[in-house]
Amino acid sequence: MSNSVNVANENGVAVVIIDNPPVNALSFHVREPLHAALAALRDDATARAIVIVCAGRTFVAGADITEFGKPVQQPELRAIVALLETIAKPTVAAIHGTALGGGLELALGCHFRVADAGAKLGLPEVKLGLLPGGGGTVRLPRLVGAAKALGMIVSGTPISAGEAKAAGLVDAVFDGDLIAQAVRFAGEAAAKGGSLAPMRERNDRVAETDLAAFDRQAAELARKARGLEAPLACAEAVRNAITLPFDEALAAERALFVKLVAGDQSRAQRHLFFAEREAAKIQGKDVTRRKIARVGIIGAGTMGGGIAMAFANGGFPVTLLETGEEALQRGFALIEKNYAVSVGRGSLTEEARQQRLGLFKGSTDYADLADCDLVIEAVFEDMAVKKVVFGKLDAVARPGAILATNTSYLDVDEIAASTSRPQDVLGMHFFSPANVMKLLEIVRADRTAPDALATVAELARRIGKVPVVVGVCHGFVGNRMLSARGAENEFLLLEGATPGQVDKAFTDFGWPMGPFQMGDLAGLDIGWRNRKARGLTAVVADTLCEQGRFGQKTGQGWYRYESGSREPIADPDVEALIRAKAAEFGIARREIGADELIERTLYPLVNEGARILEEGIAVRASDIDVVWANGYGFPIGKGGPMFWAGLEGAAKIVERLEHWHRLTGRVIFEPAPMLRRFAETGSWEGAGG
Ligand code: 3H9
Repeated sequence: MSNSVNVANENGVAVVIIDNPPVNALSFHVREPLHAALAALRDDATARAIVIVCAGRTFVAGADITEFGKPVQQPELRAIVALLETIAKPTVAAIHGTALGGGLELALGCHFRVADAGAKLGLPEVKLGLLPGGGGTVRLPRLVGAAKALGMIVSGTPISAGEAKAAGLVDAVFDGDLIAQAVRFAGEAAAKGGSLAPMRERNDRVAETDLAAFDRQAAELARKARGLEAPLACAEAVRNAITLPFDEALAAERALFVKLVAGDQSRAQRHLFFAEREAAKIQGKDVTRRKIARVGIIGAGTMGGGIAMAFANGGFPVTLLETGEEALQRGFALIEKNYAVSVGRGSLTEEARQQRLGLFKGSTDYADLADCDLVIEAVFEDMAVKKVVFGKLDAVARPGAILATNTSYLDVDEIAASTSRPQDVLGMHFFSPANVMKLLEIVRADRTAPDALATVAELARRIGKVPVVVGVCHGFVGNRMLSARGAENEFLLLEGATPGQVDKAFTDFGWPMGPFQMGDLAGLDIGWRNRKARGLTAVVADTLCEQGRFGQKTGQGWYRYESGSREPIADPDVEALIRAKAAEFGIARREIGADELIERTLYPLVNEGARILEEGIAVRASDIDVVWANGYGFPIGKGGPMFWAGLEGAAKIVERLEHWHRLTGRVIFEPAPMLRRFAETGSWEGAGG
């Protein structure tokens, strides 16, 4: 047949094998021979049933995302599924690995689906700013019911084979030789005979939908969509599947897909999909990775405990080190509490909890780190303290062990230089809570060995993190840009804005929360301590801290909080303080519009990103986007700050930065040469070191 699609005959059952590494995406060169093979088999009397399987590590993981935005080449997936539905003999999709997006839609065109016990099935298109465009929104509800389908399609989260069986999505789950069992299953179905109803005739599940309950569920999901179009389109399409005739619902799904795929949000989310994978690729692909079997964590505070959990969740044995028994027990108590919450919530089984807790070993003796292959220091953010820790570590760690610091700001070169083995030292900057947040900034110090870097990047993906390699500078990529984003905050308040207005401009933009809400959540004392250490001041924020207003944890910060609530309430005392400070400095307050709020916060964010690129602290503009989308809540529908700069118009950004620079003289507004170049060429290419 072709390299991508082959057909074998097993005892009168045709086995169609899709072979398109790495993930069997439905590229044009698969669709064409697949359509031809199915058309031939439909009329082939020697085949009494058809099984569709995939070679390699997974069933079809979806449409080929690289083809989006290009002219569509026929046959489309929809045509293949439509063809499948005209076949009168049993058709069976045999699923291993993942059946995702177009892959699951292909399977939905079959009469039956059987799955390997370890398989996962889902429609993750929403994560690419899309909805399933191959009939998934219309066919899935017919198998699993509208409520379940809506949940799966709007979340994009795949379900296990077991859950799929319980929901009616798959007909059988097999252990062992999937193809042999699928062939037997198909043969038996053929032997049974009788008519096989295609999905378009299976209306029972949708007919029983409680439409009012469905609409309530959809409204709740829409509330959480935060400006993203795709989740709303997904809900609309599933509703169509219930309320419209089959073909009309399919046509409506198609129209929604065509609109989304051409839109900026999907472009942005597809950019992030590839950017994340690109960021994980680091130079020195060919270097041999070091073996990491046991991980040591120094410091069992919130950060150290979270990092330890991240590794235990990934199946790694962890040695947790503290200065004393009491601190160690406190650390373990926190870890146990976190796991108990997960069990209570139903996101972790009791068995998995036991298993993970069994991976921990506690110690107060550095000598116990001698068998660790990677040790991560997560102690107090102070250079002198870190150097003492690395000195002790250097004395006990085995040769070749990777020694990492979780510092958020400090100079990793200086830390590395305090050891006898700087080639083994790097930064692993986790984000809090470290067991939840996906981003990991891997800090490459001057003398970090390429194999140490490559090992950690690969390891990061194994524990479900999104790694980005960054260079050494104060705050690395994320926190350095965060400082630039917040540099105008106090000025904006003094000149006339309120914390609520600034935060609203941010949430309207699509951020989960604004900078003042975020400050209250993180604790205002952290920034205060940092400022004091660096001899800096912030007139309003410092005064709040002097008043003991540290944010949510003290019930007061930029906002007030009712006891036990996280809902920010505007506080007249804070507004009075701002007015008083403005008067003290002789600043006349005025109305500040949302546009200005964005210009003075997000344009400097982009500008600092350009400088970071220029200095080679980040290697690619898209790495910066990955940092901001995964670590700081930059709206994914805008693709990260550097992608958004293109959407917003770099020339406009430069022009407005110049304006603010002229007016204030402040350096954060001085357009970076790299940004000017981007404005001229439309490309960030040629950046970095
Ligand atoms: C869709 O189906 C739309 C339809 O409803 C309608 C159509 C009309 N296309 O992630 P990995 C590449 S939308 C092209 O590192 P893993 C990926 O870039 C699609 N390329 O592996 C990488 O390339 P490289 C719905 C793809 O084992 C390589 O494969 N489906 C695609 O960690 C390995 O990927 C999805 O959204 C693709 N669809 O994870 C699923 N998928 O090596 C998207 C992957 O050059 N895919 N690549 O960097 C995934 O979630 C993961 O790749 C998967 C494997 C879980 C499958």
